[in-house]
Amino acid sequence: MSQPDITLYTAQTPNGIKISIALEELGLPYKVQKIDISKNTQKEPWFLAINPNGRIPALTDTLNNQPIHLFESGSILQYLVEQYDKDHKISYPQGTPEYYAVNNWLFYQNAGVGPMQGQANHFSRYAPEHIPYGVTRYVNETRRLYGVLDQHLSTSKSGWLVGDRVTIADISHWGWVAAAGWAGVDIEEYPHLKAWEERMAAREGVEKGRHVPEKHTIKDLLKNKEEMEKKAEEARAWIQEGMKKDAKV
Ligand SMILES: N[C@@H](CCC(=O)N[C@@H](CS)C(=O)NCC(=O)O)C(=O)O
Repeated sequence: MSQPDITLYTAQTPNGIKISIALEELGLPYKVQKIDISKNTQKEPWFLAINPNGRIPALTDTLNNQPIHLFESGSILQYLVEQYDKDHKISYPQGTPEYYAVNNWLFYQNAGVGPMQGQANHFSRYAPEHIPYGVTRYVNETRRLYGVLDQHLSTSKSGWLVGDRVTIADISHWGWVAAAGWAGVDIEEYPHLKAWEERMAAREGVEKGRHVPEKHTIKDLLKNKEEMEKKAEEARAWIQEGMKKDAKV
């Protein structure tokens, strides 16, 4: 196992905290570089050299004496466990049924929950006009995906998504489920998922990792309607600005 030389480029978002939570669960040393996505730092040339997609999270490391650049949270999580989780604290050995089951749920989050809930957030909070079809489509699709998770967790003996331990599949979902209310999804509809979210939140690694690069405030924010409106308005302004820039490319 090579010595970690990890820098995490991140912001306080559900995708960003996946990586800091995994790093904390693994007990790995890492440097943090905060990326101010409201200022479009993620679109600057130096950052695009690390992640051509111009989004956080990204991670750099030294692998076999060569610099390596990782982007896409799922790819970063797989890299971390393959390189540094030799004891399988948050993963399973390659080739086992559990290894493939983790992949199932990891891809489910990255291709399903993340994108759908992201669009639910967009249409519910950031769109310049209220488009009922967009809101309904993405909120309901997120609710459907939450229902699948809830049903699956109802059959889990350990309370985790795969086997007897917390894995990168759980870690990948947590920040999104903790922020369900921001997308207009009521977690109370999903008792098994709600209990899982609380079980995750009680872990030391989750508690440490969620406050990177700054305090994780979404759970408090969701209790304050006025603050939520204020936050949404601020975000709406820079998101719309960023979209205008992207459309010109
Ligand atoms: N599929 C990507 C999604 C990354 C993503 O959407 N990141 C957001 C923050 S959660 C971002 O960087 N947004 C800034 C932008 O779109 O310019 C992943 O899982 O890493």
